[in-house]
Amino acid sequence: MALIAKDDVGNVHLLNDSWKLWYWRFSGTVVPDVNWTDNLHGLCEFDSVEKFWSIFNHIKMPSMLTTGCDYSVFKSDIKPMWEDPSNKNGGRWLIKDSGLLDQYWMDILLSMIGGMYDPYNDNICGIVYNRRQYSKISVWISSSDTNIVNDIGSKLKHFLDTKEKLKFEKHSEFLKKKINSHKKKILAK
Ligand code: MGP
Repeated sequence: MALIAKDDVGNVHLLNDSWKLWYWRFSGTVVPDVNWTDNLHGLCEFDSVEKFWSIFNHIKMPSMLTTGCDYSVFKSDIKPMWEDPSNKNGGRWLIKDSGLLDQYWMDILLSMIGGMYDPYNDNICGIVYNRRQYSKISVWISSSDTNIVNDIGSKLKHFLDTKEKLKFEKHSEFLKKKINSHKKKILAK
């Protein structure tokens, strides 16, 4: 997939946005609802094709992370968490593991930083890879508007060249479900 750079400054090919790589480190003492943010670490930022490759040629592919850890790449002014103003009214397109997640991770990253979601590039917030027993990728967007959600979803399917059904989940609905299941667990005690 080709990268479209906004500008060429000398030998540097600038991207439309600056992006930040984050790492969520699993440690045995994590209590998800209590200290999730303590384990979230911003690693480095990039705003050019050259910086992108200097980072991604040297880090582990996400499937090589320890189970329980995450990678995220978000626009530099957006934190990879539901609470961020750019995320809180949006949601995520979820892609389940079918043995191709490392390839999907790179393909989606390139499509995001290359600005291939026209006219909705501004609605792209970032991408998360959760390394789990059943790993998953999610593409976070800032809107739940049906046209925007569906347009980004069909572009994603096209870039990944997949016939698999992808699922969209609003962050607000996901959080509601989480709270309800928590309440049910408490009532069952
Ligand atoms: P997870 O790491 O995103 O997914 O969320 P996992 O482990 O696959 O589990 P599932 O819930 O998707 O089935 C795990 C837990 O981490 C959540 O239940 C929250 O307690 C916490 N957490 C995750 N995220 C993305 C956030 C966030 O954005 N903000 C806060 N405060 N907690 C979060």
